[in-house]
Amino acid sequence: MADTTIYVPDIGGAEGAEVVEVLVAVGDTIELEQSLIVLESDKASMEIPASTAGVVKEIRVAVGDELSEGDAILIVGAAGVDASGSEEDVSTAQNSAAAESAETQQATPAPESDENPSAASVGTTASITVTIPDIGTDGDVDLIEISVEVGQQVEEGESLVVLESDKASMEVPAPAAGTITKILVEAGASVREGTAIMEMTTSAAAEPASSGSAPTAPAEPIAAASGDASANNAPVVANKPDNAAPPASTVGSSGAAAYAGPAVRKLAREFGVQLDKVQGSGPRGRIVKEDLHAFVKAALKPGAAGNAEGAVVGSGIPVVPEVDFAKFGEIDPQPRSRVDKVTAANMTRSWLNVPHVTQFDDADISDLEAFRNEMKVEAERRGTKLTPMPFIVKACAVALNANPKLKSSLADGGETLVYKKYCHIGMAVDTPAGLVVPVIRDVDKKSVWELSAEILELAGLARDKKLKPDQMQGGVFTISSLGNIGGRGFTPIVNAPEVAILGVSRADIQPVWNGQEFSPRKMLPLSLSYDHRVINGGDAGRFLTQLVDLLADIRRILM
Ligand code: CAO
Repeated sequence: MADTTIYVPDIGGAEGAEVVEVLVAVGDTIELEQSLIVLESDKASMEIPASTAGVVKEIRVAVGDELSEGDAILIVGAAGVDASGSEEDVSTAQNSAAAESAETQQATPAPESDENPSAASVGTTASITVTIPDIGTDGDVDLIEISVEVGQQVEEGESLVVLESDKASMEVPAPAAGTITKILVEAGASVREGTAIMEMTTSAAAEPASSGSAPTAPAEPIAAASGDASANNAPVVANKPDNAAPPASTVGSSGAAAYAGPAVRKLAREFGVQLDKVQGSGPRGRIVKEDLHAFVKAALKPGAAGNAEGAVVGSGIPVVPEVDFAKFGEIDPQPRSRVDKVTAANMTRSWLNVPHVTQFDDADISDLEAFRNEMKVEAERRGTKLTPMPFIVKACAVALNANPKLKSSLADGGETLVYKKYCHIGMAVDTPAGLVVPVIRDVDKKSVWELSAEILELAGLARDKKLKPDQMQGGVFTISSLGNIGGRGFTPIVNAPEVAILGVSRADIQPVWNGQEFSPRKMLPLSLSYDHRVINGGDAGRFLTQLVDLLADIRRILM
C-alpha cells in the first residue's frame, strides 16, 4: 500500500478548529474509523476518524494547532512496514529524533505556521516504564491479573494489572494514554512499590504523569479511540454543553447535548444511560468513562432515584435492599477477594442465563474403592496419593466422548452448537482466596496415575495462587467435588459457556438391595446440572447412567 495522507474532512464549515488531543502516535497500527485527533471549535468538539487502516508513519499536527477542512493530519503506511524504511526519510528522521528526545521531555509545541505545515510534524511519542505505585503496604503483594497485552492501546487510567494483598485487591492504572510495548512481569508474581511492570510508549501530548501513579488516582481523562464512528469517516461530534443544535453526525440520540466523546456515548447506550443526566468531570465538563461508572453505581444503589425498594433495575431483577446490620449487633465488614467477586459475577450470569435442571444418581464404587486401596502402596511408591477424583475425571472423559453434546457450547446467540473434539475438564478447587477452576487438558489421553499427579499439582497451584490464566481456560465440562468435605448432594451451577457440571458428594456405605438381600455397598452420590437449552433429560440420563456404570466397574473405562 502506498502511503496515504489523511486530511481533515468536512467539519461543518468550522474554520481553525483547535487540536485538543492527539489520540495516536507514530508507529501505532490504526484501524479504519479509529479516532485520530480531537478538534474543538467554538461550537463543538469532534473526533476525526481514520479514513484508512495502516501504520502511522508521520503525524503532521500537534495539540494547539488550528485546522480546517483539507488540512493534513497524518500519513499512514501499510501495516508491517518499518516507518524508517519508507520514502518519507526526511520527515521520519525528524520523527525518530523527536521521539528520542521525547523520552526525557515533553514534545515541543508545534510552531503556529500555516505556510509550513510539515514543520509542525514533530514525533510525539515517549517511552516510559510503569512501576507499582504506593499501595499502602511495605510488603509484597500478588499480581493476580495482567489486564493488557503487548501492542494494546490504553487510555490514561485504564487498568493495567490487578494486585491482591490479603486485605484488598486494587488495579494499577495507566499513567497516560499510549501503547504497551513490553510486559515485564507474569501473573502470579510478587510485586511491591517500585517494581517495574511494563513499558509503554505514550503520546507526549498527553503529558504522561510520572510512571506508576496511585492505583486509585483519578485519571486525567483522555478520549478513548472509538470504534463507534459514523459512516463515511465523518467526524464524530461530541457536543459541548453550549451547543444548541447538534450537527447531523452526532452519535446517539439520548443526551445529545451532553459533552462527551463517542466511546463514552457508546458505553452510555450500552448501560441505557441518558448522558445529559451525568455530571462531567473532564476538561470543560467533558463526561469521561469514570463519570459514567459513578453514575451507574449510584443509580444501582437501593434508595437511589428511580430505584426505590422493590423497584426493578436493568433486566428487571428486583434489588435486595442493603441492611444496616450494625443496628442489630457487632459486625465485621471485610472486603471480598477479587476471586470471590469474579465468582459471584460468573455465578449470577450463569444462574440468570442458563435454565438449569439437576439430575441425581448414586454410583456403586465398592469395587473401585477396593482397587484404590490395593493401589495405595504403589501410589506411595510413586510419591502420589490416589483419591477417587482421578477415576471420576477419567470416567467423565469416557462418558463425555460418548455423549459429545454434554461438552458442547452454544454460539452465535444460540444459532450454533459448537462440538469440541478435545476433552479438557475443569475441577473446582476450594482455596482460602475463593473458588478457582483449573483445567486438566486432554483427560481422555491420560492415565489415572497421570491424572492423579496433575490433580494434586493443580490443586496445589490453585491454593498457592500460582495458576496461570491458561491453566484455567478451555474447559469443556466441570467437576465440583465436595467428597472430601461431606454432604449427601447439591445442585451445582453450570460453568457457562459449558453446558453441564458434575457435583460429587461424599461416598458412604449404604444398604443396597441385590435382589435377595441388602448388602453394604459404598455409594457415591452424583448430581449433574445441565443447560436445558442444549441438553435434554434423555441426553443427561444417558450420560449419567454411563458414568455410574463406568464407576461401578472401572474396567469399562478401558473399553
Ligand atoms: N467420598 C468420600 N471421600 C472422598 C471423596 C468422596 N467423594 N472424595 C475425596 N475423598 C477423600 C479422599 O479419598 C481423601 O481421603 P484420604 O486422605 O483418606 O484418602 C480426602 O477425602 C481428601 O481428598 P482431597 O481433597 O485431598 O483430594 P480429592 O482428589 O478428593 O479432591 C479437590 C481434590 C481439589 C477437588 C478438593 O481438594 C477440593 O478442593 N474440593 C472442593 C471443591 C469445591 O469447593 N467445590 C464446590 C464448588 S461449588 O461451590
